[in-house]
Amino acid sequence: MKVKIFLSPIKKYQFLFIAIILSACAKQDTVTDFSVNNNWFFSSIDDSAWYPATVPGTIHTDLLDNNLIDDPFFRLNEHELQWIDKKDWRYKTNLFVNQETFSSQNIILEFSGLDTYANIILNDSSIYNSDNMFRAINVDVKNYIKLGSNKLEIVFDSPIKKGLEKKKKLNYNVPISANDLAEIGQVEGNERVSVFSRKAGYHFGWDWGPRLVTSGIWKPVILKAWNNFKIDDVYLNQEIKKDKAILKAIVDVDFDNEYVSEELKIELKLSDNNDFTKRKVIDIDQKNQSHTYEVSIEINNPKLWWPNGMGEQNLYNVEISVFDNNRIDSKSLRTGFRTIELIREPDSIGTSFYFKVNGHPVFMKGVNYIPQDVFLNRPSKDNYKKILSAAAEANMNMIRVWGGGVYERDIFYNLCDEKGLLVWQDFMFACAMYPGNNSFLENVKEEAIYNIKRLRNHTSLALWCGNNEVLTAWENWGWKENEIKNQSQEIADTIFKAYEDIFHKILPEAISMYDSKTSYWPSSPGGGFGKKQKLESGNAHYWWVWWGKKPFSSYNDSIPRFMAEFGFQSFPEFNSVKKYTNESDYNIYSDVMKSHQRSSIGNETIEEYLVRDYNTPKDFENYLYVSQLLQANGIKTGIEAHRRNMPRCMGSLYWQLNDCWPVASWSGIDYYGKWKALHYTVKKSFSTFLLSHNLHQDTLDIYVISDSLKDVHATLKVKMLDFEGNVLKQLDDEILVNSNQSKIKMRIPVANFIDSSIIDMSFVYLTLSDKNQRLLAENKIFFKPFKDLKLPSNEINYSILEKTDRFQITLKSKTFVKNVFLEINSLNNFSDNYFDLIPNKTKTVFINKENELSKDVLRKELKILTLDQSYK
Ligand code: BMA
Repeated sequence: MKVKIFLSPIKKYQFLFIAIILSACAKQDTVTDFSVNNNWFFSSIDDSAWYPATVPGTIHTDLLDNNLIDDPFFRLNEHELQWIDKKDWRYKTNLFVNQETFSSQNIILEFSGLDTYANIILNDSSIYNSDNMFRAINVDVKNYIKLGSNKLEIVFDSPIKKGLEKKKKLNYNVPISANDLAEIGQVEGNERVSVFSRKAGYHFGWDWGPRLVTSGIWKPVILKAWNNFKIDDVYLNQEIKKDKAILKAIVDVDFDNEYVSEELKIELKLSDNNDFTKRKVIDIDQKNQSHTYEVSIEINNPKLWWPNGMGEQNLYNVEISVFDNNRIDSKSLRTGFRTIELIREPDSIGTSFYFKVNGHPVFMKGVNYIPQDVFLNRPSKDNYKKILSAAAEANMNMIRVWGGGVYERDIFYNLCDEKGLLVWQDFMFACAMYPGNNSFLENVKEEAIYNIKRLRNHTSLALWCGNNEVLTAWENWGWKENEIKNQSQEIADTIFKAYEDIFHKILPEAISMYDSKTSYWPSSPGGGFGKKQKLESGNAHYWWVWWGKKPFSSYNDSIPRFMAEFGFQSFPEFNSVKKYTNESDYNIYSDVMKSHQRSSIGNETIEEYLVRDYNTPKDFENYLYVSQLLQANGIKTGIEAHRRNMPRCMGSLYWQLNDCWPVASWSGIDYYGKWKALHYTVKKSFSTFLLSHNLHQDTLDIYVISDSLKDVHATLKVKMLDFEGNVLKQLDDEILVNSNQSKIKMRIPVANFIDSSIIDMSFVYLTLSDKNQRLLAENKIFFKPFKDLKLPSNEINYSILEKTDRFQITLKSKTFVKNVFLEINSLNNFSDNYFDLIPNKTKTVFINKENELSKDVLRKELKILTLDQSYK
């Protein structure tokens, strides 16, 4: 019989590679992996027609690829597609198994991610029922698999039907926030059912997301055949003492029942990309019941790993091999030597909340991250690279993986390791209470253990956080009182007991068991275990700006110990809006624009804040543009307030980095990857050195803030300029910028310095330069709202220069120009944008030559918007 094996092209290549290695070292691999991602078909359970499917994928993207539905993101299409999540779907493929694989001692099917209620059927036998999209499933199929062709089928039950069933079974109500858009979902009785399934919360809708509840095989499927032994898991543990580091690998090994060997060994190899290599080999004693073995290596003067902006992200290669005379199994990892501690110590204010990295307190500059698409299979490696490079380029050193999305793919954390972005990792719970029955809790426990083990070796992992806004919803949003009133005290106690079981027992116990070196924080925001947020201890989410309509200046008065969320919305730029609308929709209150605005108070709130600071824009395109300036200025105010107030406050993570579909939202980068004004602004506000100010009645305090670990000698210049470029006043000072500090470096009496008769035509221009005249920081102070500035009509001259690896646009104006927006449809970002032009000072902007952009196209597409031209 001719036996076919199901091999992806990569596997064939790997086989060849393995063959070459084998002939060289004559050791045979004990484990062989085969991709099972090809030749899948899908069908509705009540239909006989089968269509080609993509794995990994989702039902929505498969329907779209087969032209069975229209683009869910275009105009109002989302609303027409709500039938999809009410149906059961099935996927099938044929799995060919050759003689060698078939006769392996162990055969396993590994499903890395099934979304969500999946009955796995192999050759007509149901072999597993899975109900958690956040866990991988390994099914032993030795007794089910056949030589040759095998029928593999997965039936996905509707998550809505399942949710409704579970909700009915529970004899009390669980509060769930309005982010679950059951109404748009056209669910029977508008019931919110998201919390009953261990599935990404944002699939059910959010105040920046569509309601598209997916099903499908969202991560790869692998057939694993192994003989004799295999590495099950490796846990890397490190200890750093002064100029030494010890790397300990704790290795779990699986043995086949038949296999016994005296020759079995483990090798740990540590190397860098230069010429450093160190090895350690130990014998394996198979009698050790736990089958867990420890190997360690000590190295002198390790090159430490640093967060972005503080030094290099040195990563070492780690290779672990288990082998006997003839066979081998290996795993490759990377690790960086560093210490990360969350410091919570009583102090004169309350209790601190800051991170120490390699012994230094570090101000965390960063952002909240949501999944990059509602369809999780869509983001490519390149998308991951782009979004995390954008975070690093904006001088961030921390990224919070928010609890209403997913535990991200491995590539996300690998890139964070490489780019020095510390990861604040939420467990996937957000803005809702959860059921507390045993099967739910058991499922949560397995999910936690799986993800802790998967992520714990990442150098960038800084914190495990139990949930997003669950405690605050219960304590501060009136949920507890509602449940006592509408149900009973007893039911309220039951609901809160589930909270305590999950966030005060199951999760911290799993962490202390599997990753005791990483800190755990039960809820964001929070004051500690079960304690509400306070400005004096713990961490905060500040939403009085936006939800509370307080002015941006209120950021200055509400300084927490660590800000984990604050934000303000804007619209995507016109080029992006054009992609999901028709011309008839070009009005923020059109049905289509309103449907791509999910905050209950969205457009009205943008409008209310906009008229506080800006004149009404003259048209739709300018409205979108000014909304971005508004957002950027708001968040700038917040970040500066937090950084000025270090060390009281030691972190500023704004809401939110990115979008998962085209929408008006709090993001700084839109769905199509276009940087909004916010992202460019944040890049400046998060730079190592920052100039900021505080205006009191009669004094103007100039702050110099440094995140550098070194003191720096610098020149601080404070100039009062009018819009024609005349210097009205100037103060210069040679200063010492102290390391890792925020300090007032100049106190200027307002009466002497500022001429109040012309404050609508002038501004203060701050610069900080080092000894070599290199600009370290700059900022501007205006003394009137932007709408009251008498901005001259602009006279911008510009030229475009082509260099080998980039284009340069150089701009200049005789008069002051506010917020120059260079708009090029085919380009996502520039080195800077939405900037002001200082009179007679050239500004050069760089464009990387990544895409096929020619100078001609650039010249043709380039459009310039400025604030003075945006008004009616
Ligand atoms: C925060 C987040 C999200 C929400 C955002 C804007 O609190 O945790 O729940 O999208 O506010 O409302």
